Amino acid sequence: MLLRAAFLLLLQCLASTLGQYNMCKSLVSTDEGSVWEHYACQPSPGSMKDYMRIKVDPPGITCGNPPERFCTLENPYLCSDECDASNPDLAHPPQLMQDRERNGLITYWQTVTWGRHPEPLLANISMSWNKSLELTDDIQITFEYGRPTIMVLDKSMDHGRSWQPYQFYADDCQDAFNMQPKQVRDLSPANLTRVICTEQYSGWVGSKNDKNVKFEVRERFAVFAGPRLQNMDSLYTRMESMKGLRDFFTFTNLRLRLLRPALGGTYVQRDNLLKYFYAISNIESIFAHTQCKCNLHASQCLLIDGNLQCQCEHNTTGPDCQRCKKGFKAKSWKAGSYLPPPNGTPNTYCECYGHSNRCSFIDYLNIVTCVSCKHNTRGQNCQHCRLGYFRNASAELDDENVCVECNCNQLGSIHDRCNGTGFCQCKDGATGAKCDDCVPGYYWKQGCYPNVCDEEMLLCQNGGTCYMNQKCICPPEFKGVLCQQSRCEAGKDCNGAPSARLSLAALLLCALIYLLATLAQH
Ligand SMILES: *[C@@H]1O[C@H](CO)[C@@H](O)[C@H](O)[C@H]1NC(C)=O
Ligand SMILES: *[C@@H]1O[C@H](CO)[C@@H](O)[C@H](O)[C@H]1NC(C)=O
Ligand SMILES: *[C@@H]1O[C@H](CO)[C@@H](O)[C@H](O)[C@H]1NC(C)=O
Ligand SMILES: *[C@@H]1O[C@H](CO)[C@@H](O)[C@H](O)[C@H]1NC(C)=O
Ligand SMILES: *[C@@H]1O[C@H](CO)[C@@H](O)[C@H](O)[C@H]1NC(C)=O
Ligand SMILES: *[C@@H]1O[C@H](CO)[C@@H](O)[C@H](O)[C@H]1NC(C)=O
Ligand SMILES: [Ca+2]
Repeated sequence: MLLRAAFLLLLQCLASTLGQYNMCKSLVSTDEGSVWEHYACQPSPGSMKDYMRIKVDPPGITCGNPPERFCTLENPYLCSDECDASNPDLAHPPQLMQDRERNGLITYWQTVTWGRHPEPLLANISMSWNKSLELTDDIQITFEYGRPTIMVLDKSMDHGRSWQPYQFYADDCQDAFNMQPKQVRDLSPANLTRVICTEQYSGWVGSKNDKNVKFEVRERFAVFAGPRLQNMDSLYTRMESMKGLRDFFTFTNLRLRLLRPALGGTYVQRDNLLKYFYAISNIESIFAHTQCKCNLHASQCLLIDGNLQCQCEHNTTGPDCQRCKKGFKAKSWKAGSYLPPPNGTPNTYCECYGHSNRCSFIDYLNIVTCVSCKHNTRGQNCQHCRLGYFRNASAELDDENVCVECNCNQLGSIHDRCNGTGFCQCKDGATGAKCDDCVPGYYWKQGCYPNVCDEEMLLCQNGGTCYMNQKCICPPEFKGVLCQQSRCEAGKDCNGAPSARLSLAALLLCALIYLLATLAQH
């Protein structure tokens, strides 16, 4: 009794932790009146077997047509049990795998016995929901009269078009699948989504308590959330950032491939094949926890015309809320996010504005950040432009061309960065948005330099002409920066080199003229 109460408490507690995201919005009052604040939302988990469509292959595998006797591994010589499809009390049809048992009466689907040994006794059980679902708890399959010694659980994410193994089960993994036996507790955060072969659920123990085969979801969650799943935020954060993690728990179909029944020993007893068969009484997630995949955009998932459908919010639509509603396509569609806790956001918290499709969780900063921002963007959300680029203010942040190259003139600018409107920082004398022009009084020659001569203050003298503000072209008998100096000054040899003294005087004169000119200009 106490155990049952504790069990129910655990169930409730679990429901509240796992069903944390079941609100889509709340009315909050602000200065501008009441507004809706939107959150991530998720329908409450439900029973996975209620809407399951089940199909068994091959068609004749269910026992009772024609009626057949069988015995059990516990009572191998008391073969008085009967399976008869035409008698409701003795029939074992597939729907008994998903019924609600009452009054402690166990009901089960059962196959024909292994009369055709050594041909293998094979059966497939396909389960479909016509809806993407997410596991939030262990799948448990209950076998009566012993668990299979070889079995595979497969899943499909595309309504049965393609399949992949989910977990292998065997009493000898090496022998059956050529795989090393593993347990979920051997998995680390890095290889949590590895498909393993386990020997945990295939042995014959002969005890009634070992009827169950599990696909362990809680134990996988625990790798991130801690042993009692107390740290769900950590798990949710990983769900956002770790590639393939959410997909691992997502499916539209499941399939059990039963490859060899319980043997009750090492060998098949060929003289008593009536004790070998499969019998399944229940397929369920342990605490009835499976949820519709609605991409965190719905708080309800309802059965409509026989199909589960998310009741999409946040202006999304589609069976899994995987599209924007007509007329709401201005922003690209995104799944809702578990982050930030406790309510999440209707769209991805780590918005990368379409410049990256990968986020990563940085443990020591406790943040999620975009990885490898493209289109010359950078920042936690790819919301900034890389150095050397500036934000085009008239483009949306998710525009591929939102960051425009600064294009600063290398010779005219101090560095290749620019301000928010694309203006570069110019060296002395340079100007223009890209620093590819000179201010008045400067000329361009691989950068800006002060004019040597011009038509106003720095006139070339003695008939000299100013060449592109760079130098005076002097008549033969004159020299100097402004042609101010006669080559025949001071009675010296006009054709020879000027004396050092005179040369110095000329230089001083030039400097003086230049100084005066510069002063006059300012
Ligand atoms: C079970 O499904 C697998 C995969 O589609 C198929 O190869 C196999 O033949 C099926 N087995 C039976 C008994 O239908
Ligand atoms: C599956 O569900 C969709 C709606 O979500 C419906 O249109 C379709 O007919 C369903 N398919 C089957 C086989 O029920
Ligand atoms: C997962 O990784 C752990 C540690 O890195 C390793 O010990 C373990 O064998 C791996 N499991 C599988 C199934 O590869
Ligand atoms: C959905 O659209 C309506 C109408 O434009 C708007 O008021 C509301 O905020 C939108 N919801 C979200 C979550 O964007
Ligand atoms: C800025 O974006 C607008 C709108 O996309 C575009 O028309 C314009 O050409 C862009 N400007 C630059 C400098 O790229
Ligand atoms: C960039 O620099 C130019 C020129 O100095 C200035 O006019 C403009 O306002 C600046 N823009 C920003 C965003 O700082
Ligand atoms: Ca049952």
